[in-house]
Amino acid sequence: MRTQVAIVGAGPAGLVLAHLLATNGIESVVLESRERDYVERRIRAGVLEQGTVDLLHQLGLDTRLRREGMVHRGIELRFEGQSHRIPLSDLTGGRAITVYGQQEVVKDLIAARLEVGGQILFGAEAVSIDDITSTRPLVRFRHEEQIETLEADFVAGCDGSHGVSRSAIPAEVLQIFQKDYPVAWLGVLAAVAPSTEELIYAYHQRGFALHSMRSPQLSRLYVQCTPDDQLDNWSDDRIWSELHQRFAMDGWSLAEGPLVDRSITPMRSVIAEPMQYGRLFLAGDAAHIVPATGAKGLNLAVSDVRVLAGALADWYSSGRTELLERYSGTCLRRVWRVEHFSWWMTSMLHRFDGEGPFEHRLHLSQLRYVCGSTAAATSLAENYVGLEQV
Ligand code: FAS
Ligand code: PHB
Repeated sequence: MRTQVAIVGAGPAGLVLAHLLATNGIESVVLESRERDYVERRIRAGVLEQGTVDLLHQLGLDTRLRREGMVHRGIELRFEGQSHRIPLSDLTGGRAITVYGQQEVVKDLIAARLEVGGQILFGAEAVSIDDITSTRPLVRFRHEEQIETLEADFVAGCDGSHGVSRSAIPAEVLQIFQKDYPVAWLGVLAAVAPSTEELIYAYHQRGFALHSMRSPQLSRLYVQCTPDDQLDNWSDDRIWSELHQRFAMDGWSLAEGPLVDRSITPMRSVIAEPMQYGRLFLAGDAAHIVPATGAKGLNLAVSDVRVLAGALADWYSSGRTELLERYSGTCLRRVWRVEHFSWWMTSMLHRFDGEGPFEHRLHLSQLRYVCGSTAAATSLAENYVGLEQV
């Protein structure tokens, strides 16, 4: 097989890239190791930044998003039994977030791609990416028990945190920056109407909790646990008990419902520098991981491929290489800004082992300041809805 851009991975990064390239008349083939129904059922992110929503609109891929997505103009920080609203849109000239499950985005992007004859090969696991310093890089992949090859001008490594593309960059070239936070999130989907209009981030001495949602009938809830925690340690009763205690506020109650999905996700920051080598370009989780507290993972993936698509379009239309050469540096400015914001949100809202009364008072002081100062709240708001310029 042969194409102009070989894309490894059909997550948000790979799929948005395929659409962006197509709008520039650039051909691609997406190789996805899993089957279609698996990637379309995988529960992950839930919050789209303004920039992501705007891009999907520009690409004409937002029909269902506009119908089913929930636009939110504020979030709540809850601590000491009180809720404090951060008016995101008031503080950012009208920018907002949209709550719309990542699996819905993936469904929409796959359907739209296939509808126009876009090439997505499911069950095609890339096993190696070779000759990336040549002008004809090669992806070897396993498909229907056969090893096949896909030749291309460029390879986009969009295969997430467990893919093969990052390891195609020589170890002596690659620098990995990693921080493992001593916390994880137990995430559940509950078949019950959300007990809140807007997301609630709760700081509590028992630990962090987050009330999000996926639809008017489906709540998405997270409770801080330990990185080595197991789902078996968490009965439904224990999950609801912890959520009730951590969200407790006079005059407010949390509705319970059947838990239809549950998983534990460790909180960590990982950044690979550079995000490119030869004709291989990394994008999304293949290049960086952020703790989910800032609701950034998916959005950062989209901002990477926006830069990559622009650089590839420039190369194909004019042969100019400058934007391609600057790809990694351009993306890493936003990556580190988002890493810092996600670290800041995680540090402010979680209780860490070994913390005592002193640290508790520091947490409270910071939360009161963020909720009480327009300047501090604006800083949170502009990072949360997504910075236009970094
Ligand atoms: P993805 O991981 O989404 O996509 C990579 C794709 O590549 C996958 O479909 C995979 O099957 C495929 N692939 C892997 N290896 C391959 C190979 N060798 N060959 C071919 N294909 C291969 N972010 C948030 O903002 N909020 C959240 O609440 C949140 N929760 C998360 C929960 C979990 C369990 C995980 C793992 C991540 C979560 N994230 C969350 C982050 C997540 O949303 C990512 O940031 C987002 O999926 C990034 O998109 P991609 O870079 O496209 O990577
Ligand atoms: C989600 O809805 O899954 C979600 C929302 C906000 C976050 C993380 C996850 O910070």
